[in-house]
Amino acid sequence: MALAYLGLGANLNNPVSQLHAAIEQLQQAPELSLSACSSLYASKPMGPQDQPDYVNAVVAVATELSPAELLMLVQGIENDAGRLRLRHWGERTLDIDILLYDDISLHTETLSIPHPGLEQREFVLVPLAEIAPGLYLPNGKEVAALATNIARNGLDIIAPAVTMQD
Ligand code: ROI
Repeated sequence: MALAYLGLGANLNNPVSQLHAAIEQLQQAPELSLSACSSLYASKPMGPQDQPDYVNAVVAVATELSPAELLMLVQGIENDAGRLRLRHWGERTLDIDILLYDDISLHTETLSIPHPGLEQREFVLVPLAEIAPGLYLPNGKEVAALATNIARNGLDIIAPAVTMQD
């Protein structure tokens, strides 16, 4: 069984409900077991500033799926959300990124793990450190230290973690 961390982000069409719906779909997926879920955070857009603030969260999932299979599953959830992407680094209804998958490093045309933006994004590091304070990246860096040292750029908890079902 692998443990993977997924980053969720949305800034269109009621982003909080987008994230709730995505987390619910992850909870329902028979191929996954949701093992942790961060608070929901409001974040300033990385990219063009003339777009709405984002809502971000990070979840942990245990799965037997390969990284490529997990990517297909999360892309299916993005598409179900009626995924809209209006421009490069612009507003979107729902993004689900595979941040980490066990301690593997993998780089293909369609998938890079760890997610290449991970260490530069406060809206990924802070929620990740919330649910996995003792975690180290494959390059040996400690997530909690990265999260403490990055500029928060207005990052703010807006809603508690979604209640976990057992
Ligand atoms: N900015 C924030 N704050 N949160 C995101 O999830 C996010 N996702 C993106 C880009 C456009 C890079 N900016 C973002 O894809």
